[in-house]
This record gives sequence, structure tokens and C-alpha cells, in this order.
Amino acid sequence: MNQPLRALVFDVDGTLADTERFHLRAFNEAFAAEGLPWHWDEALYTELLAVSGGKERLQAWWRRLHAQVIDIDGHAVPDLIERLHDAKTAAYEAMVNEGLVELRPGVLALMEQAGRHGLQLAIATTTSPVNVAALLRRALGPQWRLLVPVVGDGESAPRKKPHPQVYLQVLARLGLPAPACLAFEDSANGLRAARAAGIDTVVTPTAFTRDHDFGGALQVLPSLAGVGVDDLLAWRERAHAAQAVGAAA
Ligand code: XBP
Ligand code: MG
Repeated sequence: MNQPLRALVFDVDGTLADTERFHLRAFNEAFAAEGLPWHWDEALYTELLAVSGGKERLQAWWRRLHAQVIDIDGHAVPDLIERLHDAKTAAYEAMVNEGLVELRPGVLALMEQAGRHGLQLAIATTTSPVNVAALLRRALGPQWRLLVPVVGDGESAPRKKPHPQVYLQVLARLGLPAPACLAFEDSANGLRAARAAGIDTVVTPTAFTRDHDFGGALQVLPSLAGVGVDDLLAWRERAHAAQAVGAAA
């Protein structure tokens, strides 16, 4: 049933901003600071991005390198991963605070137009809360939480995408059913998470995710440049009409 659109739910990394090349740089800076002979290039990082969550990505990398190593005391590896992720997050936050990371084309204009249409705004991301705050403070100003009051992140929702936990959490906090919302994602994991929560999803891939499978997306676009609320309403209308025809057939 085509409910009125009430909220837009944005993923962060790759959707609000093309951040992954900065996360990649921050991971490599953390490896160097720890004295590890690890260096992830873009091709390898593109592969590793199949794992959502920086810590989970580091765990997957460790298993790939040392599948046979047993962590005797059970703490050495988790402690290393925690240390590396803390250093990486600090390096990434510094890059955002230096102004290196900008919102993708069309994002700010759509957020502003959504506000004028009385739509609520929310975030559903697997990244760390400090990364969300740094990016949105820089992009929307210190009052950003007034514009985006509902934020689900890697800490509030530890089950990472494609698990729908963060989207289900955001729907509950919005107090809205999935059909009243529209999600924006950049990756297959993100699309699957949003769709598993029953939310129509517009995808704007990046260079890291352009080869992903976006089956089930409402639209796949090069960016949100020039996209307005009326476009979102038209795409929803058309998709729901097609579903109704399919159901009647
Ligand atoms: C993308 C991710 C995150 C980032 C790194 O999140 O999977 O893990 O790559 O950030 P999104 P952390 O859901 O916004 O696309 O190291 O803080 O996880
Ligand atoms: Mg993303």
C-alpha cells in the first residue's frame, strides 16, 4: 500500500559522502603507526568492503593472513584490532575536520528540500558515531542533530549491514512504518539491509561499489544531483503501480 512519504533515511559512507578512500588512507596510516607491514590498495580495499564495519573488516583481514594462528591468551588479536581501529578512527576524523571530505552532489539540496516538505531525516550507518558527528557537523553545522534527530550507527546497531538491525532501529525511533520511508545507499550490503527492513531504496554507487548487484533498488543513479522530493514521489508511485499490476496479474 502506497503510504505518504514521511522520512528519508541516509546511509553515510559512500552515500552522504564518498568517504571510503579516506577510510582507506586512515587504515593504512594506522598500520604504519603500529609498525605493521600491511598496506591496503584500492583493489584490495574494494574486496574488503564486502565486510561492513571497520573492526569486522580488520578481523576478516587477520583471518585471511593468519587463518591457522590460535590466539593463545584470547586477547592479543582483539586488542590489536581495537588499537588499530581507534587509531584509524582518529586519523579519519582528522581528515574530516580538515575539510577533506565533502558531501556528494545533490545530498544537501535534497536534505534541505525534504525539510521544506516536512519530511523527517535520519541516518542508518554501520560506521562509528564519531565519524557521523564529524561529517555532519562539518556539512550541516554544530546544530546538525536538530536537522537529523534520528541516528542509527555501528555502536547502536552492532549487527552490521546487510543485517537490517540499524534500519529496523531507525524505523522504531522514527515511529514510522517502512512504507512511509525512503532509504539512500551506495552498496549491495546497504541495499540488502534496507530492503530486508522493507524500505524502498535509491542507490548512488561509488567507484568502490559500482560493480555490486543492486537488484531490488527503486532507482540506481550516478548521484543525487538534481534529484528532488517530487522525483522520489514519482519513482515510488511508479514502482507501487507496477507492483499492483503484478499482484493483479
Ligand atoms: C560503511 C562501512 C564502515 C566504513 C568504515 O558504512 O562499512 O565500516 O567503511 O567506518 P556505511 P568504521 O553503512 O555508512 O556505508 O571503521 O567506523 O566502521
Ligand atoms: Mg555505505
